[in-house]
Amino acid sequence: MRETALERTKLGFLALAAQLGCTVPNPAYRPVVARPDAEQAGADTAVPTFAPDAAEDLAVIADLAAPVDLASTIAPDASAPTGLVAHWRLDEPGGATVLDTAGTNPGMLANGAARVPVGFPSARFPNPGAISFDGEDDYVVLGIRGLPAMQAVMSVSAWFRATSVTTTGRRNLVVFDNRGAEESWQLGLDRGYPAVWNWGSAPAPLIGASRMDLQWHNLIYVFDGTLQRLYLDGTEVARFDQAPPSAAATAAYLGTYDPTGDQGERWSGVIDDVRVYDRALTPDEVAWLAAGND
Ligand SMILES: [Ca+2]
Ligand SMILES: [Ca+2]
Repeated sequence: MRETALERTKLGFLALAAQLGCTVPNPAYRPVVARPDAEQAGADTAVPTFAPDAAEDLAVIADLAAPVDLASTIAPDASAPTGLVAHWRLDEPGGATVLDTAGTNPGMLANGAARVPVGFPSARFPNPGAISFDGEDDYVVLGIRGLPAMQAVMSVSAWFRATSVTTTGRRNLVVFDNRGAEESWQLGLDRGYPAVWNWGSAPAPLIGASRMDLQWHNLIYVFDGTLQRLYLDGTEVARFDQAPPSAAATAAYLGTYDPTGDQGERWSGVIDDVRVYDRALTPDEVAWLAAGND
């Protein structure tokens, strides 16, 4: 009965308000916002009560669109492999010398090997440079003091981008050479496939199954004393269960195995961030380096 009386009072109040020309808000009304048909229906049903929330949403979207500094999201040197004995970052702004920031083996640009002002793009560290090779006669000669012998336990990492990939012949990225002993350790492309080979070895003892494209990639060679392994972009693509040659390097190069006589096997493209370790990197360390860490 109380409800009926209340309803009567309410209806009477509404009728009076209508006679007086008043607009009475319905306390049960909850505007449905952001409905396209509400906007078409009329301004009074399209009250933009959602505006403050929308502004916050836009701010969040703007944050997501901002550049992400990957380096700051990773603990510095969280898993940096030990045993680095040479590191040619190839970042110098000019001059013919390339520095070894880990050891004592600077190198020298030759025959027009040229600096490019940007290194491999997935680096999670400042990487302002790399070296471009013309595929004709360009090379870099590296110091060899303290480098591991070819048969020693070691790991070698290099980043590269080819400007052309041939289906014949070989292209040298990183080479340890001993001409007197007629021995070599050579990392590069064999008929377009990532590979490691030695003086006179055919076929290459380590060779991947897929031809390379013209993008940036990372190759890491690991010899643990028993197995030789080759990793492409952090994934093992070849292994060989025999030891490499036993000679020590009497020369080391980027882009060639013989500055005087190997035209046709010069690197054509860009090389960056070459590292030598005097120990066998673990698969986790390989993946860490291939992810662009320093
Ligand atoms: Ca670099
Ligand atoms: Ca040249």
